[in-house]
Amino acid sequence: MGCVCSGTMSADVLEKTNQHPCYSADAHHKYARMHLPVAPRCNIQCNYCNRKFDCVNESRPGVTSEVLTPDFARDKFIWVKEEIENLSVVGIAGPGDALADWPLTKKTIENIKAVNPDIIFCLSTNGLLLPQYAHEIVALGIKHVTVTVNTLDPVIGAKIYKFVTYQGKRYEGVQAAELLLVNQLAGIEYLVKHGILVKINIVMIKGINDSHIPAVVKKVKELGVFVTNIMPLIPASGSAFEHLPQTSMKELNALRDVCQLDIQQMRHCQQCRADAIGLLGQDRSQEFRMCNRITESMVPKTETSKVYQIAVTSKHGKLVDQHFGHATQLLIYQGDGKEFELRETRTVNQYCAGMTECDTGEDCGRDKILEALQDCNAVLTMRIGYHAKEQLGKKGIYISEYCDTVETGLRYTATQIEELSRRQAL
Ligand code: CLF
Ligand code: SF4
Repeated sequence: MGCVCSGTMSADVLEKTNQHPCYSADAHHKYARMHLPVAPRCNIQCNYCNRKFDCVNESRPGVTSEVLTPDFARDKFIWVKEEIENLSVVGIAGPGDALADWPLTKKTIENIKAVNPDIIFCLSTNGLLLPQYAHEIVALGIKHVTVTVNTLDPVIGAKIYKFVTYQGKRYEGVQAAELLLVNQLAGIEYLVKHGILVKINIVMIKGINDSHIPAVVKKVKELGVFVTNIMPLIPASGSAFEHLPQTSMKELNALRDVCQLDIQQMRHCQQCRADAIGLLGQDRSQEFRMCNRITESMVPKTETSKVYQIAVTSKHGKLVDQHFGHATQLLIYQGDGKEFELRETRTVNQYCAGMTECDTGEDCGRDKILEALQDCNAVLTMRIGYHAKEQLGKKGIYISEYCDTVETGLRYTATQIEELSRRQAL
């Protein structure tokens, strides 16, 4: 896939596409993209996905070192744009699904458009909510959307998706896969008809969907998609597919060659993190974590005599490196926003039964840990499940998901609380 030919594309979309490092192979050495991790939730569970691991050295979809509010996302964009001149694309690729948290995704795009109307926006989604939000995507002026479509066969889909949650109801098996597929196809058709360049990502899972992928490619070609991107399965630790074999590049390229006869193939995908920044393949996300961006004006003012009491989950007390559900103790820090002191260690029962069971909303004993947090303003943790987050939110406890030292994490959390209070007061 070289420089993109015009076809029926408008001059504006053609220009944008030629500067999009994923849509144009020629652009990927010249232009950088940044992902803003503002959408933590997901409405389906793919058996290859595990968003509960977070490591600065791990690079794959679903991994991020921080989850940002739309306002922090704008601040981060301004910072990165100052430093990376050839930044052409802002993408929202989770760490969950961009549409499962649509109000956050939309607000982020609006915030950035207000400071830079020319940047190219890009979304990545499983497609479940496309029928609901495709018209808003079009209205926002987004021209590049990626939908992951792994199969057209609900029987195969039942092996790939553990469940789908839609309009408050949970579906499993063939019914779940069928519902997802119907919404994906309807959404793709709508987007294409409205001038959006749709890219289809397909995860090649040996023995599950590999022989069926050419049929998927033919179908999406019929719908008018722009390019397909067949990606190898990454058997993520803690996912249901962790023991499946890794697809080799030889097998992957052979399949791409077959599919190339139907539609152009993306061959330079890097299976990026949800907070990736920079040229594809040269990730600079660790340089641009918002915790490194605390400026004097952002540091809480001590004259307010505000005292922050923050519970931290940490394996050895130095790094924020533990999932909330895995903690057996909480480190309780107190401080004024600049300096913090460890006041207490509270023992709690670990409630998380397993890596794929955290987001279920079922009663799994987390109530006890929530009780231990009654007197805290915030929790500073590497990652936390959606339902625990929701319960803490109801108690007015702020959640800071973060991956670095406890010291910088505490200051970062105080800054975020301060910023939140400031905005709420407006
Ligand atoms: Fe991001 Fe995806 Fe947009 Fe690119 S990534 S939302 S289309 S700006 Fe690109 Fe990364 Fe591959 Fe995605 S290399 S994982 S295809
Ligand atoms: Fe993970 Fe994305 Fe699948 Fe959601 S759609 S479970 S975030 S891979």
